[in-house]
Amino acid sequence: MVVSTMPLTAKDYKSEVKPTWCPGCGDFAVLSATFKALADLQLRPEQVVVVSGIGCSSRIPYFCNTYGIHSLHGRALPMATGIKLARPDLTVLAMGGDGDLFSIGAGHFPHAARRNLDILVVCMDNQTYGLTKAQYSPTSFVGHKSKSSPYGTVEWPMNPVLLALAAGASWVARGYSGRPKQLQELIVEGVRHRGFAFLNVQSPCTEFHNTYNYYDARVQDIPKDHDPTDYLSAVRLALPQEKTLLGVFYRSERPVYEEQVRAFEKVKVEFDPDEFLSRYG
Ligand SMILES: Cc1ncc(C[n+]2csc(CCOP(=O)(O)OP(=O)(O)O)c2C)c(N)n1
Ligand code: SF4
Repeated sequence: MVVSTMPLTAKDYKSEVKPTWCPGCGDFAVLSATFKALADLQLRPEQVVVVSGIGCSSRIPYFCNTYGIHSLHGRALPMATGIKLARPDLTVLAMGGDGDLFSIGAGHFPHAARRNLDILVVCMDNQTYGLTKAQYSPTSFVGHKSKSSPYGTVEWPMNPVLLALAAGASWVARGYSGRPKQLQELIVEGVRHRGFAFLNVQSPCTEFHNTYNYYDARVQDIPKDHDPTDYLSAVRLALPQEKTLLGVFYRSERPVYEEQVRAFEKVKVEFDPDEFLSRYG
């Protein structure tokens, strides 16, 4: 990794690997917004780790001039947990698709959220499995026709924003690849948030499930009078709506996991068995 000089610009986070995504894939907007957000934050590339599982979207670490791990399918969050516990000083971005985070990786998501690990999780939600050529995913809408649901899926879709709120994420937002500036601002805010930040990005798959027209006609900012510290109001806004609401649903403060775990370590280090025995033995 080339260590850059300050001030950093978006291109300092760009690796030499050219993205392998299809033309127009929504993930390009997420990548570019991530570079710009990191530049806004002036984080040095060597302070950042991008962790992913498997999928088209999960190829993102290759394209970033940061540290990165392209791990196992569904295992971005256990990896991110280990990294953050070992190196709490690093900024950890766990990034991947709706299949990776909410099918095979679904068991890890609520636990990372409730622990309030200080990481940002970005889901590039294209409502399909792009890499394996378009099977339906946990966020596909009812009736979605695909190779694995030729008559249309009958399964009720998962709502990642609502799930994150229920699981205890302390910052929850939704963005859209068609709104790159807002995406950049949301990534900045998500990284700055101290605790488990979750950003669901509607990121169309132009090859198999092109939803740009659908979302262009449907996205709308969260009403300005919404108070993101009001949990019940956040939950109400996260329920299925006629519009797809964009922005920050929820923000709260509580102790982060890695600090609490380190506090136990301190207790252990300070524990003197001889003193203990002389007192209570
Ligand atoms: C253990 C395991 N099971 C299944 C697969 C096949 N597989 C690879 S990627 C993927 C789903 C990817 O979907 P998503 O996370 O939504 O990413 P996208 O490609 O849409 O960006 C699956 C099922 C695998 N690689 N490993
Ligand atoms: S298949 Fe879909 S998700 Fe994968 S790179 Fe192509 S457009 Fe993007």
